[in-house]
Amino acid sequence: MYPKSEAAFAKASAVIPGGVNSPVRAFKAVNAKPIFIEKGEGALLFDVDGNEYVDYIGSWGPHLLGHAHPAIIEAVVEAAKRSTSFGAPTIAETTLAELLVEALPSVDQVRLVNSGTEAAMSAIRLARGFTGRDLIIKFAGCYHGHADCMLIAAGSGALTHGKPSSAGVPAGTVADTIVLPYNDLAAVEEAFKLHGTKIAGIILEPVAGNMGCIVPQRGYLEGLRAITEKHGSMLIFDEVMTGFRVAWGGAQRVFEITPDITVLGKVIGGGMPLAAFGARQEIMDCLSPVGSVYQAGTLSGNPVATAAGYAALSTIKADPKFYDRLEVLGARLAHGLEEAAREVEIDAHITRFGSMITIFFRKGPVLNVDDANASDMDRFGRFHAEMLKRGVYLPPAQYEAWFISGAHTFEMIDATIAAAKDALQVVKKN
Ligand code: KE4
Repeated sequence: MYPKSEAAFAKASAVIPGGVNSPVRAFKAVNAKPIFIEKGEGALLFDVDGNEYVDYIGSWGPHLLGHAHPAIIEAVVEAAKRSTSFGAPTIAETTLAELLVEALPSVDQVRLVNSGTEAAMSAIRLARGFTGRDLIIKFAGCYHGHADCMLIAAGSGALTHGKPSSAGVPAGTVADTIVLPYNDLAAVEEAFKLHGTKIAGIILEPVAGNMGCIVPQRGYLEGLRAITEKHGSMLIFDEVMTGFRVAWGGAQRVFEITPDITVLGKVIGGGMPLAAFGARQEIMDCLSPVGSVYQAGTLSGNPVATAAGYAALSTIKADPKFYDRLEVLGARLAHGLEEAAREVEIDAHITRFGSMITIFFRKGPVLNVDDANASDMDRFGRFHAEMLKRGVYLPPAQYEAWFISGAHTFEMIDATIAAAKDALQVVKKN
């Protein structure tokens, strides 16, 4: 099935650790070898062995319009012809910033950077600089990139300081990060009772997508907003995944919550390295060169990436039915998967928020990372392999969300459901 991918993987592994430039791509979580991709077109991927797949990764979220969208490609080519970088301000950066500010009522200004990691890391420094406090609360199962202070495993007790989740991260670097369970307001209240005056902020995915798709329980986000307001702490919405995917204006518009700082990425770069963070004026005034919180980047606001992002967002904005279509496709797929699991009589729980979907091989509900951990990972790995054989390219890890794009069609969704029913029959047996 994949001889050229296997050869490519062996070659890559000689010069790149694990043969990949980001660990999750290695397919280790599904006990397989990665597929090497030749090209993408709309919702389709083609691997180096000529196999065709319906793509539910979309480059881990950026391709909300699908691969190689003409508007994005044209914008990238035209920008690149004028040079790929200047290290100087361009009008295109202002135009993109204006679009982001217009879409996000909680944001007066944005700073463009190169990755979600950089945006989240900078947002945390900004929260600490604005409040003059050190402690940051994050939630087990939420991922905010690989900055040292975010690479922390949940502490044994809800309030004990966690330990680094990666080698190379000194304990001191995570000493000011508290890890709490997602969807548990009581744990947050307890943390503020103990540390309230020292907490710079809470950072979270308003809809989680890195422990599989997990939706905030009713009142959870409102509770976080109230408690941070009461204690003068920042509420930081990491909308790298949800921003412009779940709605124009992100989860903060859907839930009508106003965070203090917003982190963006993926969709806003149209598949190029571009992310951002933003906040109201008084907070952004703390950022260098205006204020004393330092943050910088050689390729920040890169003209090619900026052109791609602006092309993507303006294409989405120009289609008033775009998100309605995503919602219909997402509901159709989730319902079809639930039906298939019921007919096959296999324990599976489907979670969905808009075009973000996850199948957990366990009974529901799945409300936090412990619930996700209790699902049958081995069965997920076998399901992934069976779907790949049937031309469906799913994220190679239980903790990832499937992404539907505007390029997916009803026929592709229905073919995916049919493939899933066959694959569930197979994985049920062994
Ligand atoms: P990047 O540094 O990978 O651009 O963004 C980090 C990040 C921050 N916040 C959220 C909510 C994110 O989902 C991410 C990155 N997401 C993963 C996939 N779940 C990226 C895939 C990878 O690591 O290769």
